[in-house]
Amino acid sequence: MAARKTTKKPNTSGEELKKFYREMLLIRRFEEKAGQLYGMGLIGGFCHLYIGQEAVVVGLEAAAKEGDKRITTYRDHGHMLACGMDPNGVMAELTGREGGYSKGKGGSMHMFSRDKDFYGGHGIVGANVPLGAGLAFADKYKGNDNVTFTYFGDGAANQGQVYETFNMAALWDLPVIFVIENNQYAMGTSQQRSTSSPDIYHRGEAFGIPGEMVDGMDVLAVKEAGEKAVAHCRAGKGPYILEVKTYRYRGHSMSDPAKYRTREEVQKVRDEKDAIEHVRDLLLQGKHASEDDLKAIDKEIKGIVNASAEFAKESPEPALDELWTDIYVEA
Ligand SMILES: Cc1ncc(C[n+]2csc(CCOP(=O)(O)OP(=O)(O)O)c2C)c(N)n1
Ligand SMILES: [Mg+2]
Repeated sequence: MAARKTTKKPNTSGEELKKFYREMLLIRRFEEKAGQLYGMGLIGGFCHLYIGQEAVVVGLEAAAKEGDKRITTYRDHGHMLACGMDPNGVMAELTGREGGYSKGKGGSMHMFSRDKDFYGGHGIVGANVPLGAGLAFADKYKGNDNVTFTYFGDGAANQGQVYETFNMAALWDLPVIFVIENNQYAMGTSQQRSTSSPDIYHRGEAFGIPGEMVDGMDVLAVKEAGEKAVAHCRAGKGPYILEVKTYRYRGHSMSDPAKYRTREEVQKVRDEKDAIEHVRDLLLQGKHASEDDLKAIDKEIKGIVNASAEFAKESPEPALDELWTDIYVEA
């Protein structure tokens, strides 16, 4: 099957739009709060915010079912919240506290939830891609119809191990969706400076893997493309590539000098393409919600995020004894 671009808008309902609005707003407000806590010195180490990219995970989670798996990079807080992990546990992990998902010992890039089938959180660029194929292999071996969403960036898409993985995933018809979150930058390097061809979605053609490009600032388009990819994988037809065009508003990490692009470039995307504003407009224009309804949702989300920050500040630091736990599997 040849790679192609998607432009068509899918159908939706007021309820679904409100759900998307709520879920994307939760990620944005959570990340803004994480940025503040970092500035206050309450979060240490690396911290990569997802602000601007919210529609990618929210749209794809809408196409997932119980049992499906997800694995991603270090820019992972949005993925955790979108699959239903508890904001308190995520924020407390960011502040290195006992109440965090890794008991305060993992931090931003190393959280996992077997309960929600979230398999990290990986700091080495490209390294989560073969792991994602491995998760899909396990499901195929067990004979169920689960799929694995394997997320990585435009920069990671230039890594050799991605193509070794494409080969094996295609050879064994693994139910894996390779989601390339193309936010147009890899640290301070723009895609134009690093990548020979601007379109990444057709890079699976040599392996017979179909690919599609999606507008990642349009949550409805992402969901529709996700449903198609999921149907392909569940039907046993093997892997699928989705290149989701998106944009990060903040720096690569909290320590980014931001010299590689102009403020105007960022502002233009915020003004013209913002995914949350888009859904807000659809809700208001379609009379699915009033300004007051949206204010109530904003307030509810602010409450959840503030509560997570309080929890993260109040939860104690891990005890010294914890240095010796979770090193080997305790049978
Ligand atoms: C193997 C490896 N090389 C380099 C790095 C340093 N590094 C961290 S993130 C990054 C850029 C990745 O960009 P992209 O894949 O586009 O993801 P994004 O950060 O845009 O989400 C680099 C080079 C790393 N973590 N691992
Ligand atoms: Mg990138």
